[in-house]
Amino acid sequence: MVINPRCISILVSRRYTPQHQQINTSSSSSPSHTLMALPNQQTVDYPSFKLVIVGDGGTGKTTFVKRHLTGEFEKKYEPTIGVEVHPLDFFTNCGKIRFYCWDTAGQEKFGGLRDGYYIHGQCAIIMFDVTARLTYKNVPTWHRDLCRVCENIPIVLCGNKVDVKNRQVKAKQVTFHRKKNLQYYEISAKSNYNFEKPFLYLARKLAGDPNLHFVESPALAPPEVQIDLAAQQQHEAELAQAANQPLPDDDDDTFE
Ligand SMILES: Nc1nc2c(ncn2[C@@H]2O[C@H](COP(=O)(O)OP(=O)(O)O)[C@@H](O)[C@H]2O)c(=O)[nH]1
Ligand SMILES: [Mg+2]
Repeated sequence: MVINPRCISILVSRRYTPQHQQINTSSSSSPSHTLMALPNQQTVDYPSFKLVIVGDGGTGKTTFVKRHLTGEFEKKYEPTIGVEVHPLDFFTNCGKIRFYCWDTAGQEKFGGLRDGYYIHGQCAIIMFDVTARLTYKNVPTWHRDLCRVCENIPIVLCGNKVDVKNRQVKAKQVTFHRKKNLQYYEISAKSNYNFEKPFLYLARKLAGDPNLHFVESPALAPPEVQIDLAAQQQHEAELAQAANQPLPDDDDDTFE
């Protein structure tokens, strides 16, 4: 395997001081919710990043993050913030990378999330459910809330549940990412379809290396449903085709 020395240096230079140490030295009054990893979470000597996952309740955020088995095994619940933090490790040609994936305990069902959820977020996933229109309609609100606290972080928009035949949001109707310069992936948490794509995109952005790649697959929970690959390839083709079309001429982010 050829290792690109540049990308190693990027990942190493972005290595983060364990957050509990940073808190101790910078401000002892910092509330614990500003920690990237929770106080009771093991920190590691390879690059790690706080990843916030947002989107309406029921879109599959928790299902998605639990597919990664070691992350699920090592997750930590923090009752004062009401989050579960899953440490998800991936193996790249530049070494290991860890995403501390923050997942709510369901607070999003009652409105927006507190700033403490977003603070120190270094990358994000916004999820909607392709079988529920309203969840796509609400994407701009999640994006706005996120960007208010986390300026200029890499963000992936994920349309989940593409295994469901009768989807309500068609691939070509998804245009929000183009307006805001986000990456979009169609995923199916239950079938593991495209599970690694969002993480690979974020890892490349965080390392500043578009050629970074995964050299090993993480252990995932076995698929619970099968996806119709031929139908999905058709959806992906429509998505690619839609990317060449002009954006719909609406001046807001509504979706009918
Ligand atoms: N068909 C299908 N159902 C899913 C998928 N992902 C999640 N679900 C279901 O959607 C519901 C909500 O999932 P959950 O992970 O709790 O959503 P959250 O509220 O965003 O964390 C559950 O019944 C899941 O089984 C998927 O990829 N396909
Ligand atoms: Mg959840």
